[in-house]
Amino acid sequence: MADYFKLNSDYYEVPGHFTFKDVYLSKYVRKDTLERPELYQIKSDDIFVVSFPKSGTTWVLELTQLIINKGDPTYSESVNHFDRIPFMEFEPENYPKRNGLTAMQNIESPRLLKSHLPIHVFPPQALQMGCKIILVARNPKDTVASYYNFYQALPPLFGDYKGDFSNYLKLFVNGKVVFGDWFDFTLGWWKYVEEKNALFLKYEDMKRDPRDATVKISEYLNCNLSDEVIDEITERCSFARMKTKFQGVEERAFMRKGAIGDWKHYFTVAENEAFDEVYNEKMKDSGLSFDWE
Ligand code: PPS
Repeated sequence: MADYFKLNSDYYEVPGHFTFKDVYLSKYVRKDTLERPELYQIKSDDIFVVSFPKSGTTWVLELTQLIINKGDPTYSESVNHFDRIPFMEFEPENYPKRNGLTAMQNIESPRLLKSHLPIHVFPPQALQMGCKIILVARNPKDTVASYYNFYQALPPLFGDYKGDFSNYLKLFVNGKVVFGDWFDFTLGWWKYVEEKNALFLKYEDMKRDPRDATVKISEYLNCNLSDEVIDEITERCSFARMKTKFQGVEERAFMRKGAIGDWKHYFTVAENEAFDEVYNEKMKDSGLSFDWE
């Protein structure tokens, strides 16, 4: 069944994209920075939200920022999300304002940082220093459906992808989407989470009980907040509220549907069966499971 997702010779590769230590990356990530992780100048009180793209990162970042600020929304409401939360490895040449490496040197500690790097290319000193790491994961079927829409919402980032979903699913299963293989990413970080003091959040759990996610993040960061503040933060980060905040291009790219099970509108029955087979094989010894609807 693995053959089901075999890439044809005409598979889509974006000019400038490259593979670094088995991770397929976009030209907006710089190999020379990844090779010299000391450049990130990590501090021990840095807080990372780490995820495979389209897993609920933005949601968790917004919750975390409000939690760090004890529920005070002034900063979150007055500064654009992308200007206040550096995306560490994102270094677009044509958009210096959003250069993560520079931006992270210009914000106050404790710094809240976003990363999509798999663990084996993540700056090792952050792990050694015991930085707080919040992992966000989402079932891969919804992740790929969301990522497919993201490729279309931001064509310049992805070389104007014009393929259909079936082709995109093949790229995803073969680790040829930006940030590489979902299975490697998830299993790599999951092993770390099991052994170390990191927080692991699942998108589907957050959807079912968003308040519980706020509580878990606050506890993990040792922020003692009243029930009232917890409620307020949770509400401020509801999908409806965040969608309004991200109006425009960013809304389509980052706040699309916000649902569990949207993958059913994209996968054919055959694709679903083949994907399940790949999934069951790769995840079988992990002890990790996801909800699909
Ligand atoms: S990115 O580009 O990797 O940072 O994207 P990311 O933020 O990880 O994922 C985007 C998806 O998360 C959904 N989302 C939410 N769902 C529920 N509640 C809230 N508050 C919320 N905020 C973002 C967003 O809609 C994307 O999923 P899809 O399925 O595309 O709607």
